[in-house]
Amino acid sequence: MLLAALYCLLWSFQTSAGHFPRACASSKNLMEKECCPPWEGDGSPCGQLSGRGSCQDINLSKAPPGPQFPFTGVDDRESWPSVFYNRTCQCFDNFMGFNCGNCKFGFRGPNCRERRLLVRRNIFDLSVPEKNKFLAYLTLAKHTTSPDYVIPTGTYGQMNNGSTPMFNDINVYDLFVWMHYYVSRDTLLGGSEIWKDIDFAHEAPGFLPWHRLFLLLWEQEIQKLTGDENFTIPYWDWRDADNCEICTDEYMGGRDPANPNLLSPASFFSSWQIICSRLEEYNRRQVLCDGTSEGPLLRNPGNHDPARTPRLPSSADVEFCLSLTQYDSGAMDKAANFSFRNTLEGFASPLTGIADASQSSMHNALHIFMNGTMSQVQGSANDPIFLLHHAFVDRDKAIMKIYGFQKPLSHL
Ligand SMILES: *[C@@H]1O[C@H](CO)[C@@H](O)[C@H](O)[C@H]1NC(C)=O
Ligand SMILES: *[C@@H]1O[C@H](CO)[C@@H](O)[C@H](O)[C@H]1NC(C)=O
Ligand SMILES: *[C@@H]1O[C@H](CO)[C@@H](O)[C@H](O)[C@H]1NC(C)=O
Ligand SMILES: *[C@@H]1O[C@H](CO)[C@@H](O)[C@H](O)[C@H]1NC(C)=O
Ligand SMILES: *[C@@H]1O[C@H](CO)[C@@H](O)[C@H](O)[C@H]1NC(C)=O
Ligand SMILES: *[C@@H]1O[C@H](CO)[C@@H](O)[C@H](O)[C@H]1NC(C)=O
Ligand SMILES: [Cu+2]
Repeated sequence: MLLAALYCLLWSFQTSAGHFPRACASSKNLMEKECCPPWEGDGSPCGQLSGRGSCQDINLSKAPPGPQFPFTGVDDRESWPSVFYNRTCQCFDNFMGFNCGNCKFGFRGPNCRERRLLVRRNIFDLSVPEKNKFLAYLTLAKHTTSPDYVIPTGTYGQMNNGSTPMFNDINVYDLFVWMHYYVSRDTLLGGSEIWKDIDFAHEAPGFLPWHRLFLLLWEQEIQKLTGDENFTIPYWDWRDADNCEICTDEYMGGRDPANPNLLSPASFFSSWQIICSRLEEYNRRQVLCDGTSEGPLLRNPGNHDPARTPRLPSSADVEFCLSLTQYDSGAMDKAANFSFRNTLEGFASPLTGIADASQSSMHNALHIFMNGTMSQVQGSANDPIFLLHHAFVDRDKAIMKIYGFQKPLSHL
């Protein structure tokens, strides 16, 4: 039905929120605000000698401040990434990445000229060896330190404006957990002050493009880690489900018979440790999540508040979302009515399109239903179900049918 084909996504972007290349984490880079590492292929910055790209000033258009964030100059994520870097690699042709070492999504080959079409599949259509390969990739990612990226453990101010860098190693899986935390975390205003009404990836038009880019980058990192250039994230088609069908030990983990909030000891993920789940503690201490282990994955599917989320989304709900012709509307936040984005995200009724703060439907319904790590925005990507869930939210027809997605989302 919904065709999950990943077309060549012809966006151009320097770097995405939350990516800190290891090669740019020195005080020299931070003081000079330059992140133009050499490409291994020829040793020149941005692969310049091979015509892959060049080091250039970032020119940002000044966005007017919205009512949700009545400040300027208090959050490192404003005018991203210019607080940290104002010169980065601008890649030519189909090259991409912090040193122009990758191909844009949808291309391969030494010059990134060959088109390629990768298809995301229903996890229940994978053969047992294919499914086990996916689980093995997750395990490998969780146990392999990212060679290319590090995470900052302090704000730019806490790093004394770059003169004392604070960065930690992180494994490939947790790098993405951290990115999802970082984009949605609160603003530390200094002292004991916190600004909570901020999120760069949810409750606004950026929800779908941000998560699409997240999944594409996740796939790319797994492809590099495993050498499996054809890897794609499988999805869970949760339409009309009445329980968590993937919550079995063969798939994403069954329930621990001794504790309904934990995963069964026989599952692949019961030994996983989560990170970035303690927002209130970070706020109290005015620190960032530094990737320290914070205990096991929590999940108790179906134990949620049924008044908030009476059921998982139905096929009719999905069809209703697809019938909405405005990508976003009005205030373009979680109060938006008749907004495709707000309804799909789950802040508006999938029966009427009217915003309803008392309900969590569609995308949000799955997070609430899992009743654990998945249910708090900042830590939700710790649970690998996050990937299968968002791969389904991202199924192309949902966006392409109406919006002819080739370029438009990059402008949101
Ligand atoms: C980039 O940052 C450096 C270091 O703060 C500064 O000297 C330079 O003027 C900035 N360049 C632009 C284009 O803003
Ligand atoms: C930014 O603007 C300068 C001056 O107009 C230009 O030379 C440079 O190529 C621009 N950089 C990018 C990444 O477009
Ligand atoms: C960092 O830069 C800001 C803005 O330029 C300045 O107000 C502050 O004093 C600087 N902090 C340090 C530790 O250099
Ligand atoms: C990926 O798929 C392409 C096209 O089907 C195939 O030619 C190639 O051998 C595959 N690569 C791997 C590593 O399996
Ligand atoms: C789990 O559901 C209960 C209500 O059944 C709720 O009180 C609790 O906050 C939920 N836990 C999480 C982590 O969402
Ligand atoms: C959405 O519709 C409801 C019900 O008609 C209305 O009360 C609310 O003000 C509308 N929201 C916006 C942002 O227009
Ligand atoms: Cu999210």
